[in-house]
Amino acid sequence: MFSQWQLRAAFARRLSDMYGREVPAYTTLVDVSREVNEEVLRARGADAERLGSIGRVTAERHGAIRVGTPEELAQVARVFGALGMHPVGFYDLREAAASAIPVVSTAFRPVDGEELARNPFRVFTSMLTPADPRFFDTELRSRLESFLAGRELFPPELLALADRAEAVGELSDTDAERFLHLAVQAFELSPEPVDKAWYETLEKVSAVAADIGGVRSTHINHLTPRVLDIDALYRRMTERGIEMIDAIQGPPRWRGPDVLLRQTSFRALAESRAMRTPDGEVISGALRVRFGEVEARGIALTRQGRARYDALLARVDELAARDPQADRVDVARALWTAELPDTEHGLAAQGLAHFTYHVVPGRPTDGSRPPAGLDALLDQGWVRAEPIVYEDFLPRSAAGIFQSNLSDEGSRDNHRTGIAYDSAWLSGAIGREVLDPFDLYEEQQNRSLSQVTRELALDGL
Ligand code: OOG
Ligand code: NI
Repeated sequence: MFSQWQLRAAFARRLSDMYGREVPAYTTLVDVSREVNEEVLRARGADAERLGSIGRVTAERHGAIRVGTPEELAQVARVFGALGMHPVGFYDLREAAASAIPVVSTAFRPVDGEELARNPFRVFTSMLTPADPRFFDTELRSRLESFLAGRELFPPELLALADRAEAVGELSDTDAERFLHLAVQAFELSPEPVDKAWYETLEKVSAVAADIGGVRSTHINHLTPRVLDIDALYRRMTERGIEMIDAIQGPPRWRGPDVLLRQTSFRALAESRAMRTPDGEVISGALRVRFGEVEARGIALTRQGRARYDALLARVDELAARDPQADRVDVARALWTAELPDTEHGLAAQGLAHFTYHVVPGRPTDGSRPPAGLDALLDQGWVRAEPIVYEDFLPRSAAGIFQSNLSDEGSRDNHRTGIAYDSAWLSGAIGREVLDPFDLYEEQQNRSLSQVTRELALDGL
């Protein structure tokens, strides 16, 4: 039998093997990440594993896929539901960058601590927004919607197996094999010729729109290993002659703890794709869509910590605009150093980051009672704090990563008003609650505090 987490781990592994065959540069990225991780582990010892065991970090991947309609997204949710992955977070990419990115997104991932420790595989999943008049006029919208309505991304057999796995919590070996085969196949690049004129029509709006709505299937867009030193990785990939995007997205490297998420990617490579011309001829063409990304994960911030991060980002934008000669990274680092506590303890004390709290074994046995308050418990060694890893994504960084396959800005008519989408809309569209990541971290932290309260027989914390 295959339990849900075993299905998830097997799916992640097979998807990674498949993507390595399709995009060999991804394999280079995985190799260099492993090299860097081994070096960091040698240099920093146990400290390198503060945000996850080396076993977890080495196996850790996230993928990205893009679909066209709420119905397709609902089907994706069933496939990932089978793997114990739930929709978490709502990301609106439509305004997050100068380029036109007509999508809204969520991420499917395991939510409880034990499941994350077994295998934290997650997939950033974007849905096209044909109804947004800033990108698509009425005529293009209706052509696009009827094109999307006429395609099938996931065969009924796959969906039936997925529903069974989710309902029962496991699949027999034979069913698991069939499910994994069909699931990986659904994300392979299709050899079916691309309708050249249609693809190019959508490309004028956005390369992302063409990648989603210009073909009759979906595919994995990138897979992302986790690395312990993303600056070292960036340098090493560049030395190997691989063209990286301009910058590492997310927080700057600084002297304080790693927080949230830092990401970078190599530019999408030309892949040969069959194309059908308007007169019916099949020619060989090339499209630049798929790329490789890498990420370093840090501590999850609280709502308050995140508001601070967003405000700092805005300040960096402002300062960089005022002084175009300045290096953005230096500006960011200086600001962070001035504005944020640079220790885990400081982040915890100001309520900026999430931790789980644990009673330290072997505490005083002379009968003395524990002091009141979390600070004193920490100071006097009764309790220790372990950082909670950030398991989610960042909209602004995601928009930066989308740029890996955009060579021009596409078109967005900012004189029109867009339509509103939010987390509640997405929940309704897929018939499953889109979870709030902040709530999840807070619950995890609160559970650990209740445990401490019980173990030390305190009145409360
Ligand atoms: C998704 C880009 C966002 C991330 O890690 O932030 C993303 C895409 O290109 O489809 O994957
Ligand atoms: Ni990604």
